[in-house]
Amino acid sequence: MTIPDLFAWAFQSRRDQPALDWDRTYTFGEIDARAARMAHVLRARGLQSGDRICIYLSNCLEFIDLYLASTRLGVIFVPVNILYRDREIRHIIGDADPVAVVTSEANQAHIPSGAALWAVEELRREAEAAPELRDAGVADGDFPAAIVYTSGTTGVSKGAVLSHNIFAFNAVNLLTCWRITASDRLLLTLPLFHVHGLGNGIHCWLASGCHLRLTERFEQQRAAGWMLDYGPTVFFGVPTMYVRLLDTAEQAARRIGARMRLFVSGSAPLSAALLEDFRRLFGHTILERYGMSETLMNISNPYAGERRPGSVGLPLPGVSVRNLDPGGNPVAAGEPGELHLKGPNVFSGYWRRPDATRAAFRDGWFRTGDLAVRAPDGYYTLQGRSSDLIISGGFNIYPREIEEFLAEQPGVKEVAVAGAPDTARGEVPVAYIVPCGDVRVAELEMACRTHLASFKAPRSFVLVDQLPRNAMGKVQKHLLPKP
Ligand code: MCA
Repeated sequence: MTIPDLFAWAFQSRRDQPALDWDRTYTFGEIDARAARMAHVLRARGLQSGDRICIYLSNCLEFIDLYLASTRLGVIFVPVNILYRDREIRHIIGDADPVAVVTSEANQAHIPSGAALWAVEELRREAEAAPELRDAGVADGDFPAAIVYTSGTTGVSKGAVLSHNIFAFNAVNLLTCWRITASDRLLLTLPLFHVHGLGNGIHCWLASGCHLRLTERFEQQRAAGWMLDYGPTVFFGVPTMYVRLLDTAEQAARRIGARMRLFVSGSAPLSAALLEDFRRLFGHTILERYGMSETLMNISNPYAGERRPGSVGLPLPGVSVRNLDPGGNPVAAGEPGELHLKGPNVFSGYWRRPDATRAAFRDGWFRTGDLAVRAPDGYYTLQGRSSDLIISGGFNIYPREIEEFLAEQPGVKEVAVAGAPDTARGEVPVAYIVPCGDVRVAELEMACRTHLASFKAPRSFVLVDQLPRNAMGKVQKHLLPKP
């Protein structure tokens, strides 16, 4: 099924119903018409089915217009994290080879020269005056809808190619398993450039025909106020957001909890302590689930039944899960193994990277790189990762990328980056530097903040005489001193 077909019900039978609160309330009919006019603009600017378009925007109405228009035209949507800076953006543009990069005038300076830039303000003006394009029609559900870049273990990110079917399957699964219907009210503060906000948020909204309130981003000072004012029944968040919400006054938390039906958490591990603190304050047990950009949602605690602290729950319908030891043999219940996944939710591969794609699969199963234990009753608990990925505030960070960047800086002889625990963000990156000559930490920090996404900038820099290495020369990160 294509994404436009999945959304057709909401756009056809709920035309006059309120759909979205942004600067004002928009009906489904208005959202549909905006998308049709944006589709005309993109077509008039020459975009064809199979072309890529990069979107470097924070959450806004045009983000939605562009996504819907692209999926209707068969244009492949490539969202770029708005916190990315020159290196990260240059890599994605070079790899995805888009016809254009859409950004706001305020953010144009971050786009490396040479890329074709389309200002979102101009697209908005053109779309206001454009006729509606209605006969676009994308080929079929196997066609790519989006390429989502995931931080790569090789130091550069790879584009996971996600088809229309994958998004549709994921949305249908979540609607059923989490009981999302047209009478829900969804508060979405997650960024739309990741699959959590886009694949779960936008798709559950338009597949169910429920009501959405979208904000530009999550803001700790305002989040509880939004909830009190809007009265959401569903909230999707990362653990950092739930940590921030613990500051809510007791009475307000109770009022929010009374109207809420479901809090979902994902993108990073939710601790049992946070689950319990949140339950005490809001009167809700957060539903934790597990997903990846390459697969969307895989495993989820049940809507009814036990939401087990520390566990991500049971495989979603259609998703096959196996747990293997390093030799490729299935492990017994209670034993840790690497999670492998198969199902209609699994991507076909990385954009133009046959080698990386081959390495990501084993006998047709996707290797997640995550270690897990399966309880005798089928609940999965994630144990850690076989790679040294750091997750900070729900954003993935591969230390190798920061290490490569820092190694290029003057005064740095050797460098290792590791995650340090952080109460609010889960983990934060810390850099260990073996200096040569005169190294200035303030300058290193400034270089990271200028050229990398803010969440990748190490929170501290530790100068060391040498890095602990094993006989093979590999850095033993667990032996690094605590920052
Ligand atoms: C964070 N920052 C942002 C944003 N988010 N800036 C602009 N727009 C944003 N959306 C920057 C800030 O500039 C700041 O940088 C730093 O991040 C922390 O911001 P702060 O205000 O202190 O926020 P916080 O209270 O720490 O909360 C951060 C956050 C953010 C709002 C929870 O981390 C976030 O939105 N996380 C969601 C990530 C996500 O959607 N992941 C899904 C990946 P500075 O330090 O310079 O001040 S998809 C996925 O993982 C899979 C598939 C899955 O299963 O879902």
